[in-house]
Amino acid sequence: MHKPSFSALSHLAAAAVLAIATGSAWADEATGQFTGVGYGMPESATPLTGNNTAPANWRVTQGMLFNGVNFDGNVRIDFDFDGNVIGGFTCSGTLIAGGTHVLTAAHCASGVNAMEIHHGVYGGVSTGVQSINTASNVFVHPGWTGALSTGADIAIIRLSTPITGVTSFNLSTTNDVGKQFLMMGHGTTQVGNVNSATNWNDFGWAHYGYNVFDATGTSFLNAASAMGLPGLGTWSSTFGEEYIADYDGLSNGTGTSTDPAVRHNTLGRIVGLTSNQGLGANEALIAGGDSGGGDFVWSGSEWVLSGVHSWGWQFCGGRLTTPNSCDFGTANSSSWGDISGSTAVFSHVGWINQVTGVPEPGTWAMMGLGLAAVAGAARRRKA
Ligand SMILES: [Ca+2]
Ligand SMILES: [Ca+2]
Ligand SMILES: [Ca+2]
Repeated sequence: MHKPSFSALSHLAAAAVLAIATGSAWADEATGQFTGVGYGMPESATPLTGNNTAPANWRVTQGMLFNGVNFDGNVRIDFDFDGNVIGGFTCSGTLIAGGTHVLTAAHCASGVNAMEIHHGVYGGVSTGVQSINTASNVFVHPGWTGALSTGADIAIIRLSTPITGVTSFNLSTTNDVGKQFLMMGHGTTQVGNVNSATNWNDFGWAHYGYNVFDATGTSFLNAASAMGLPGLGTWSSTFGEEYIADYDGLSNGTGTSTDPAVRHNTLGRIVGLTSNQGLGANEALIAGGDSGGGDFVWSGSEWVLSGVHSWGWQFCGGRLTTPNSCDFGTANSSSWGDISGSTAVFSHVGWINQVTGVPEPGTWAMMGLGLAAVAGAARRRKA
């Protein structure tokens, strides 16, 4: 079903301050300004996490708990594609249950030959840092070809040393469309109604925010296609689903097409999709450097890892423009009206469990029988 061309979507991996990516240029068609790692736009164009007030208000600070849970397991991934010098690029990732593996995006791990995992990062100080042997401990989804939106933008990193003493996260096994989620990442930042590029001015801190999964990649593309919206590209869900979310604006109470809650409700302006107008001051969108980071859904007793940040898209340009464009500003790739895509974890639970060595339920049952048999044998021997 879906897969916008590379010219439309933008990786959310981000180059750190000094690195310059080279290669064939591509960028968001509306502005030409979103950076894709290794694909050639200057880092000065890199956007960041968009929130509704100053990024400092959205820091994940040391000791901060969300429903009683710490997010030290929201890791920063520093990496590079050439040579062995760390620090050219930054992504995010999540420590998954067991504490021995991190889940991230394929475009944060494929072709990477130098990598460090930082956990518990506060004010630029990491609680723990470890280097990864990328030749043997990086597992990119076998369907990944470099194309965004085939549902394969996901990768697993096996840690050199298990991370203990912090919360690690179970995987969501359900389709979570319609649910509110908590997003985490170490990427760039900006305020959503400021028409300036996201930046690294608050680097050293992770940031958080909230949104709602409005649609799957399939339902989004089907609805946009039915409206005849141009430039949607070719998509495919061959390897799994994605979750799409929009960055809703704060209402000014007028209820008109100039009301941000209406105007920037991008997915609500697509016929057939949810008209959800967002979470008010808590609403946010991912940005460059947040790639690979997690979207978490509260199950009632725990935060489960539901999505892995993949891309951002200034979708409005040339599509939803009447009477007003849904994009607050084209200089800010994480502004009100922009949209994001995350790889849906439920599509990949089997593959993740296979790579990390978590047995399937049937295997558990067999192991249980085996253990019982061994125990029985031991008892007999003893007797
Ligand atoms: Ca939204
Ligand atoms: Ca919306
Ligand atoms: Ca924008």
